[in-house]
Amino acid sequence: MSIQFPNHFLWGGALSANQVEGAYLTDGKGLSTADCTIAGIFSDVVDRNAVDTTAIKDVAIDFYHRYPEDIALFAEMGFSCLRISIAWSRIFPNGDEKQPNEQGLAFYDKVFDEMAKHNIEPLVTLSHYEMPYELVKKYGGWGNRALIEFFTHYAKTVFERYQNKVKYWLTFNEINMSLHEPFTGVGLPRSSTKEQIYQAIHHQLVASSRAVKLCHQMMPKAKMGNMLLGAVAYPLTSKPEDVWAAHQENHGWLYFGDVQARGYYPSYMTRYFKDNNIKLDITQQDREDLKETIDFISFSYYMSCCATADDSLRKKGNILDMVPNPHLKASEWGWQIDPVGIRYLLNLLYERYQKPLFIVENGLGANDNVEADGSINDDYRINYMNDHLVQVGEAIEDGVDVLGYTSWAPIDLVSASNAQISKRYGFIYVDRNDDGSGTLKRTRKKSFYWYQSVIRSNGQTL
Ligand code: BGP
Repeated sequence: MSIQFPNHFLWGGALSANQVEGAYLTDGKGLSTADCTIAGIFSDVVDRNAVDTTAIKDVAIDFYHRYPEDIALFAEMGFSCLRISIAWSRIFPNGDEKQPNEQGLAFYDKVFDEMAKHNIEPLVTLSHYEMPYELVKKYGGWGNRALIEFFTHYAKTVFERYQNKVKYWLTFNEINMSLHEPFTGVGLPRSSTKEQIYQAIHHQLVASSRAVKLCHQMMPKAKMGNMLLGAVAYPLTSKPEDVWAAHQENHGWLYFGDVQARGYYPSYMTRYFKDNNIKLDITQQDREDLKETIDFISFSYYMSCCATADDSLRKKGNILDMVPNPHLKASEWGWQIDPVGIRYLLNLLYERYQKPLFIVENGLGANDNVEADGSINDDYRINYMNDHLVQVGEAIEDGVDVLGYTSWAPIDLVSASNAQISKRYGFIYVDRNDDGSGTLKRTRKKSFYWYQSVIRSNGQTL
C-alpha cells in the first residue's frame, strides 16, 4: 500500500534557540537558565561566574551569525516549515522589563524574513527549556505567580511584532518534563517538594492558556499549540496491575495535554492531589483562564517505555525512569527505538482530543563518522526516520489529522541532556567537537539527500 501524505503536509526540521544560536550575551541578550546549566540543561543551576565561557553552548553552532547559510540548506532539502524558538532573554534580558530589547526583536525579524525568502513557514516555540535567569534569581522561577504576567507580556510583545510573519505558535516545549526536570521546566531546584513543582506547573499552564487567548484575540488566523514529550508507556506484562500502572504512568504526562486541550484539570489529578496531600492555589480566575484551549497538539517522539507495578524493576534511564522493553533495541544513548509507538501515540492523542496533531521532534542521536573522503554515511539515521515516517503514514491512513513533521534536528546541535555536540541528530554535519574545537563548517550527510527525496515525493519514496 503506498502512503498518502496530505497535499499541504508541512515537512521540515526543528531547532531551539539555546541549542543552536550561541551569541549568548550578544546584542543585549540576558542570561537564560539554559546558559547557566552548562553541564546539560537537565541539571540544577550552576554559578555562571565559575563556568568557563568557552563552554559549548556560548557558541553552539553559531546559528546567530550563520542562519542564512543554514536556512538555504534547509530550503535545498525542500523544507516547507522550520520550527525555531525565540530566546525570551533576547527580548526581555531580565524577564521583568516593560520595554523589550529592540536588537533581540530585530534578530528574529531577520530570521523570519530569510525563511520567507525560501517559502518556509515558521513554527515558533515561545519557551524552549529556558527563561531569563533573573526570573529564577529574583522571583524563584515559576513558583512565583508573577511569572504569569511576565510571560504574558513577552507573548504579547512577540505577537505584535511578528503577527504578519508567523502563523504557527507553541507555548512551552515539552511542558510535561517539569515533573522530571523541574529546573529546566519551571526554574525550581530538584530538591523542591511535589507540591511546589505542581504549583509552578499550574502557573505555567495558566500562562500558556493566557498566551493562547492573546493569540486568538490578536491573530485570528494564527494557530497555537501545546508541546508534549510523547512518553507513551506500555504495560510490561498483561498482568492487570501492570496494565493499570501503565495507565497511571500515561496520566502523569497526559494531564498537561488534558488541561491544555480540554480547559480543566482531569478528575484523576484531583484524586492524585488528594492522595498525596498536595494543595494547590488555583483561583477562580485561573479556572476561567484555563478554559482557553489550544488549536492543535504538538509533541516530540523518540521512544516508548514500559510500566510495571513492581517498583524493583524500575531503572534510571537517560531521561525518564524507564523500565526497558525486552522487545526493543536501543540507540547508543539507551533510548529504545519503537516506530510502531508513534502510530500508537498519534492514534491515542487524536482519539483523546480530536484536534490536529503536529510531530515537532523525532530523530536519532548518534555518533557520526566522517570518512576519509569527507562523506558521512548515516544509514542508521535514515533507517530510524524512514521506519518512523512509514508509521506516521499508517496513522494518516488510520484517519489521524497530522499537520506536519519537523525532524529533530535538521542540523547537528548541542544536546539538551548532556550539552555535547557529539550526540548528533542532523542531516547536516557541523564541524565542532565537544571540547569546542572545529571550524563550524557545514557538510551534507547521506541523510540530507534521503530527506530531500522524501519531501520531493511527499512521502512516496518511504
Ligand atoms: C527533547 C528536547 C530537545 C532535544 C531532544 C533530544 O527533549 O525538546 O531540545 O534536545 O529532546 O534530546 P537530547 O538533546 O538530550 O538528545
